[in-house]
Amino acid sequence: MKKLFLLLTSLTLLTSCGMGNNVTINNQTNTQPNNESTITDTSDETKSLYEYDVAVDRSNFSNDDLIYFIMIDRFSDGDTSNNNFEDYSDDKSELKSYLGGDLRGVINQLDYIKAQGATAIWLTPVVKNEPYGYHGYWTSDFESVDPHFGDLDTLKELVETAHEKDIKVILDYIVNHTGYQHEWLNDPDKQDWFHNNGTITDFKNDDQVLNYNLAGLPDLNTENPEVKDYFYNNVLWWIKETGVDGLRLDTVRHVPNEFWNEFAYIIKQEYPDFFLLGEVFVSSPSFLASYNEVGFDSITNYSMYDGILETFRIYGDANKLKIAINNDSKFSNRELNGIFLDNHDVSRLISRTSKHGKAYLKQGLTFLMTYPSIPIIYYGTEIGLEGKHDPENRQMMNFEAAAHNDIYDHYQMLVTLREEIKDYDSVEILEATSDYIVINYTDGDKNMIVAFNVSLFDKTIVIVGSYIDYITQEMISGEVVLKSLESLILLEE
Ligand SMILES: [Ca+2]
Ligand SMILES: [Ca+2]
Repeated sequence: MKKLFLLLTSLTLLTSCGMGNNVTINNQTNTQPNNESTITDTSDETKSLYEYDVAVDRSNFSNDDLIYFIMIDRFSDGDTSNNNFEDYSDDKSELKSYLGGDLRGVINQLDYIKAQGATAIWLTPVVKNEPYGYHGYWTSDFESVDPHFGDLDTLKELVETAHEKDIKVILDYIVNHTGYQHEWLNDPDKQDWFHNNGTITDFKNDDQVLNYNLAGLPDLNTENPEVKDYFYNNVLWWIKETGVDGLRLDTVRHVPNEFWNEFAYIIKQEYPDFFLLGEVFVSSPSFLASYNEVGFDSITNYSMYDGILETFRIYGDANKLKIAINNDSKFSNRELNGIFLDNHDVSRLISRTSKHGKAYLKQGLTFLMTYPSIPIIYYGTEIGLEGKHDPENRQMMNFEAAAHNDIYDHYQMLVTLREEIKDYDSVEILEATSDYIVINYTDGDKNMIVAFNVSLFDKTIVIVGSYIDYITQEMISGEVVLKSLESLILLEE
C-alpha cells in the first residue's frame, strides 16, 4: 500500500501560520454525518495549504485501471418496487424523469461490467434528490440514498460484491451546491451556508465561477467553517459506511482550492490510498494540472478530450491530437488522468460527427484503450449508444445491443489487447499531419505502433522494423496502406 507523502515544509508552514491546532478528527464520532463537528476550526482556514508530493503515485489506482461510468437511473432496473413514488414523476416516456435504473441493477450487471475490462465503476450521485433529479446532482439530502436507487444496505452490498469481483467503486460527490429546493434554504440558522449571489453569467469571472449559482443551483458557502465541518464529516461517514475506494468530485473549479486541499488531506489522513478524481471542465492543460498540487490524484482530462473531438470527426485534424498528447507533459502524473470520449455532460462521440460516426467512435476507442492513462467508458459507448445533448445522451442502456454489434466487437478486441500492453507507458509521436497520426508506445523493450487515418482517402506510411498487425496477424514492414477512417495496431515482433 502506498502512503500519502506530505512535505515537511507544509507542516512547518502550518505551524508558522499559528495553525498547529489544525484538523483533528475523532474516529468515534464519524458514524453519523450529522453529528456535532469534530474537526477543529482554525483561526484562518482560508490560508491553510497542505502540500502534496504530486510526483508520487499515492492512490490505489494506476493506468492499468479502467473506469466504467454508470448513470444509475439509466443503466439497469433491478428492482421495480422502487420505480414509482407519488411525490416524483416517473414517466418512462420522458428522458427528464426517473426511468427505473437502480443499485440492484448495477449489482446484477457486475459481470457485464467486468467483461468491459472495468476495474472500477463510477456511479452518478447516490444521494437523495428532489423531483426530476434522476441524474443525482440535485441533492435534497446529503445523508441518505435516493429511494429510487435503493438504500444504504443495497449500496454496501454493491460495494462488497464489486470488491469480490476485483472492481473498485467510485462515488460521485458534490459540495458546490444543493438542489433548488433544499430544506437548508429555509433554515434561519443556515442562511450563511449559501453565497446568495445569483446565477453565473460570466464564466471568465473567477468570483462568479466560485461564488455564484451554477445553472441556478444554490451555491454553498464553502468558506464557512460550519459548511466545511459538515462536508468533511459527511464524506468520511460515506467512506466508512460504504467502503468505497474513491470519489469523483463534482464541479471542482466552482469550489475554492483551499476547501479541496483540506478535504483531500482529511480523507488521505485516514485512507492514504483513497482515490480522488476531480472533474475540472476546462480545456487548459496547465490549469488542469494545477489541481494535482491541490490534492487530486486524477483529473478529468478535458484537454485530451478536445484533442480527441477535433481529430475523430468528419474533416477532423489529427494535429489536434498531437497537440493534446504533447500537452500531457504538463501533468505531473498524466497516467492517472481520466481520459474519455464522452460523458453525461457532452454529446456522445458517435452522434457528434455529421458522418461516419461509427468509424470515428471505433478510432476513438482504439486511442483511449492504448494510451497510457485511465480510460473512462461512459455506459453504452461500448455498444454505440447514440445521443447528442442532455438528456438525449442519457438514454437507457441496451444490453441486448451488444449482440451482432461491430462496435462492441471492436471494443472487446481492445479489452483483450489492453491486457497485453499494460507496460507500454512511454509515448512518442512518429508522424502527424491533418489527415493521420502515427504514435509509438514502448515498454522499454518492444514497441507498439498505433496509427489513425481520419481522412476520407487512403494514406501510405512507412514502418521501420518488423511488426505484426494485431487484428489480421499479418507481418508488416516497410510501406503499408493506412485505410481511410481506419486504425492500425502493430506489435513489434
Ligand atoms: Ca428500479
Ligand atoms: Ca461555488
